[in-house]
Amino acid sequence: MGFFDRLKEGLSKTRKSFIDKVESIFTGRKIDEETLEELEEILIMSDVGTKAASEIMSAIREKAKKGEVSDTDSIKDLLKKEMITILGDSQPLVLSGSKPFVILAVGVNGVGKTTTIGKLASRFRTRGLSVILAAGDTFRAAGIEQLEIWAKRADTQFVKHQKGSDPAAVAYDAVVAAQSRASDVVIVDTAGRLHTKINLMEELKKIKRTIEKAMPGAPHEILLVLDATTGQNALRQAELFNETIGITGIALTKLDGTAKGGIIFAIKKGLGIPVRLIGVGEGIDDLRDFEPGEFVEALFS
Ligand SMILES: Nc1nc2c(ncn2[C@@H]2O[C@H](COP(=O)(O)OP(=O)(O)O)[C@@H](O)[C@H]2O)c(=O)[nH]1
Ligand SMILES: [Mg+2]
Repeated sequence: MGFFDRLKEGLSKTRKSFIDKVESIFTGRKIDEETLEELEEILIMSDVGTKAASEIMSAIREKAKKGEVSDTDSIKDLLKKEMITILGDSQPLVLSGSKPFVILAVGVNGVGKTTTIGKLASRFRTRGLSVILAAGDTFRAAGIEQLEIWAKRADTQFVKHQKGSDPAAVAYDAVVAAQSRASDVVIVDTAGRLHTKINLMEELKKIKRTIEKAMPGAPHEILLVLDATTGQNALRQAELFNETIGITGIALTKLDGTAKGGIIFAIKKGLGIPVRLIGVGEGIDDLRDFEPGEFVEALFS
């Protein structure tokens, strides 16, 4: 299967619930205030969020008034265009010259941090870059082991301490090791247990400070991993993490597992933090740069 087809398949739940419904609204019916209101409801049901939905709808209403949308196809074309406009330009993760380029991955438990790190590391390795993964989820032995399995799978180097040790020290060692080995990339995994929210945020701040001590200017990317299936909760998590440690990019995972892929529009409208990567499956190749045009195209085709 090609890249585009895999993306399409990954977005099939959202496509089914969203596009199929859009089509059914207008089948055999006029484009009028009643059908347009139903369309707006579908947007909101898909977690697009009220801001993005009303922006899309006002553009469609305006064209409808002028008689420029006459059938389902023209509505779909217009939707597509407005959705691409809202998502803006792609802002992929770019390794900006720094060597090593240090990525700190954060997010609550279960969102897909470790998996995303593994997939990302594999991409870097495919490009011939040398990578060190740092096992900063020291809270559970399984957290360390899971990253080690990914390190083997992606063929990267791996830095770990014992279970229960200070994650900041692991991050520090990984950055120092990368400097002395002239590695290209360091990715630091972290724990995400939210029942001790204050402790978690303090721990993340300390990890960030310690990385900065090992290498001024680092971490170069603080990547927040969000689970698309959690809907509006993901937005609240983003606000919380952004307030405390400052997020520079988002990886949105599990888009394949939800009919509410519209959350990506709410993130764009509500947060002003670029979505850099999307996860559309559990496999090593199921992580992609987020390209708005391609994303919307896959949703509609
Ligand atoms: N379907 C699907 N599952 C994913 C994706 N990303 C991660 N997962 C799964 O989500 C679960 C939790 O992932 P993990 O990386 O351990 O989360 P962490 O606690 O944030 O480190 C695992 O079963 C992963 O395989 C994705 O894009 N799609
Ligand atoms: Mg993990």
